[in-house]
Amino acid sequence: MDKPRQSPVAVVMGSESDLPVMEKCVKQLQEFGIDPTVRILSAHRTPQQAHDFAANAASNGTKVIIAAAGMAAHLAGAMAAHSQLPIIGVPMQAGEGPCGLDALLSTVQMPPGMPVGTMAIGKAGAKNAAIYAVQILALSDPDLAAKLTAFRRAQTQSVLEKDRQLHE
Ligand code: RP5
Repeated sequence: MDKPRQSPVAVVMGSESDLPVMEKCVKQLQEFGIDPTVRILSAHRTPQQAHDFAANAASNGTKVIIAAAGMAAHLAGAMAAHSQLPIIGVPMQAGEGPCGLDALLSTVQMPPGMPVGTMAIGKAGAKNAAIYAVQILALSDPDLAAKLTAFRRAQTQSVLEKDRQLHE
């Protein structure tokens, strides 16, 4: 029997403590009709499992990996090291540290040749990671492209409506 294929989008995070923020990402993907594979995997605490996940992701049907971590945030980079799939990094604000700047720099400052597409810190980055993944998939999925167009249109209408209400 064929093994079940994973969702085209995987959302991995370094700790359960990242989940409240990364739920924004999962919810945004679901609004586009994508039910992502969600895993807690750590570059430091579960290095073997993180490696195995990244190394097998493409053959399991994953097309984009979103990786979120805080502090010395090496999860997205570790995914990139073991997979040729596009990796989207989301820096988390964690602990008593410098407001997520530690994770931002750890995620974005990849060496030449090993890119991680890095989003903003926290909830904004979590939401944008989902949209960015959808944009990648929409290149070869006209239905998803149409959903993106509708999403953009609704977003524009929402802002215009708030502007209109200001002047009532
Ligand atoms: C990182 O360390 C995780 O991604 C999390 O953001 C941070 C703190 O983890 P916990 O101590 O809350 O598990 O690896």
